[in-house]
This record gives sequence, structure tokens and C-alpha cells, in this order.
Amino acid sequence: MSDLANIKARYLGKKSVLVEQYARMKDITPQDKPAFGNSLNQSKTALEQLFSDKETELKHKSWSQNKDAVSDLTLPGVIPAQGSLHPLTIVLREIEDVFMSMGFEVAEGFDIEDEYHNFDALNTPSDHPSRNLADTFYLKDGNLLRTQTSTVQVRVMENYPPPIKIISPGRCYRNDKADASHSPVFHQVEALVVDEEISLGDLKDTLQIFAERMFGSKVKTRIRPHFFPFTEPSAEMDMSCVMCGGSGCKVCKQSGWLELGGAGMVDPNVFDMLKIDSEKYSGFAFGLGIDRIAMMKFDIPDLRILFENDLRFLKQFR
Ligand code: 2NL
Repeated sequence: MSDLANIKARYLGKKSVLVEQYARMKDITPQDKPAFGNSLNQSKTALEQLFSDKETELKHKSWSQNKDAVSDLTLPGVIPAQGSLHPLTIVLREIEDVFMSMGFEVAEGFDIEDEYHNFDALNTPSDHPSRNLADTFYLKDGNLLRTQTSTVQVRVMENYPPPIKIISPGRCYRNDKADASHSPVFHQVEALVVDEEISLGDLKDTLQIFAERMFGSKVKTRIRPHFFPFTEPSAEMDMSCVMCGGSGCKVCKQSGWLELGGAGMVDPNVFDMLKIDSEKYSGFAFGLGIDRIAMMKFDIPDLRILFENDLRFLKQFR
């Protein structure tokens, strides 16, 4: 350390080359003065930086080589690399908070399922195209990777009597080629409410409150007729475009609306299969894409970015 102090004195001290050069200022012609002064100042700053870096380095070195010594508490600390939450985790927690605020409980199940819980119990005919090898990943033992989290809701209905009010978030799998809006692995949250006198109005209210708490009080929602084997009637759910507020823009392809997912009233055949009295009980269900919601919330242009774990992307979400 004293060696370093001596060297520093030679370059930056009272009798240093640098001070000598500063003394020459008075002999420099007025037009050369600014350039000369600037280059001296730059040299001085650079030298000071070099010495201060070296001082820090040597202090750290002497401390780490001498573990018994009391650490120098005046040293600048080493800042540890900080982790961050994945945007899907952030959005999922928000979704769970919104549904819990409406009295829903969160139910989880298995990624590997059987055909009964993924298709049969959901009134999906044995020749339905979604059962095809081209659409669903089957394992050698005949099980499959769930294509939707309805499987969890089927298991809840098997094991608990109504009233039921749950959401089931989780990973789903479909044999799709990855592109900007498709991925063989994706995330879904389904909602299920079963009780006496549950109506389509309850579905619409739940959808509207969810959208408002998630995207702000100005958002509008609507449902359009559709078809699913497990709901009757079935619908697709839209919300007014978060970018333009409904007036039409590139994001909503001038329509003013963005698709949120599918929904409907639980088909009585599903209740019958699960031994729930379909005369006494009714229910609604819907499914939302978590990845799509994250893309809308964080303005992410390509779904694949969510699965690549590129730190340059993940670091943004502090
Ligand atoms: C979509 C469509 C949907 C359901 C999921 C459901 C679950 C049970 C019974 C009846 Cl146990 N229905 N879930 C209903 C309609 C649509 O998801 O587009 N998801 C992203």
C-alpha cells in the first residue's frame, strides 16, 4: 500500500510531472491554452481513477487474503446480483389476487393426466379432433399432457359437493408449432362456479369485474356465441382494446376488441358424468390465456420471448 502511495505522489503529488506541466500553462499561447488545459485535466482525471481503482482492489485483496482481520467497514460493498420475477409469475399473482377478492379459491392438479379427466368427463366425443395425435401429446403409457386445466376442475367436482368457486391456473400442452402467438407449452387459468341458480348473468358480471380489476375501470367486456363440447351455451369473451380504448388500432386490427378466452354454462352432461344433480345445480366456466394477458399488460410482441429465459428480457421486470 505504501508503494502505491509513493507512486501516486510521483504522478499526482506536489512535485509530480503533472504539476510541472500545469506550471507551463503561463508560457502557452492563448489559442493553445484551452486544448493544453483540457488534455492535462483529462490526464489528471484518468490517473486519479486508475489510482482509486487500484486502491480499492488492493484493499479487497488484503482483506480476502487475511480472513482473521477485522473487515474494513468503510469499503464499498459488493452488490449481489438481484433476481426478478418472471412476467408470467407477476401476472398470475395478479390474476389470483383478483379472483380471490371475489371469493374464489385456487386449485391445482397434475400436468400428466388421463383421457378421462381431459376429454371424457368434459363431454368431448371420442372422435373429436382435439383428441388427435396431431393436437395432443400422448405418453407411451396412454396418459397425456393436459390440454387445458379443466382437468383440475373435474377432479374438484369428483371430490367436493357444490357450492364450488375455484380457479385453476397452470401449464397446458398442445402439439402446436411455436410462432409469435402459439407455443406447445402455454399457461391457462380456468374459473368454475357451481351452485343453485347460477346464470349467464353471473358469468358476465364475473368477467366484467375481472377485466376492470385487471385492466382498469374503463374496460368493457362482451361475449359472442361459440361452441365447446363442455359448455352449453358457449361463448367467446372479448374486452375493449387496452391500446386504443375501443376506437380501433393496429393491436386490435381496427376492431376495438381483444379476445380474452372461451366461456359458457357447464353442460348438464358434464354434471351427470360427475354425479352432480343437474336439475338442482347449474354453473359457469371460463378459460383465459395467461400468456396473452401478460403480452397485453407488458406490451410483449412475441409469445416465444416468455419461454426463452433471456436475462436481457427478464431483467426489465423488477
Ligand atoms: C378457452 C376455452 C374454456 C371451460 C374452458 C370448463 C370446465 C369445466 C366444465 C365446463 Cl370443468 N367448462 N371450462 C369452458 C369454456 C371455455 O376455455 O378458450 N380457454 C383459453
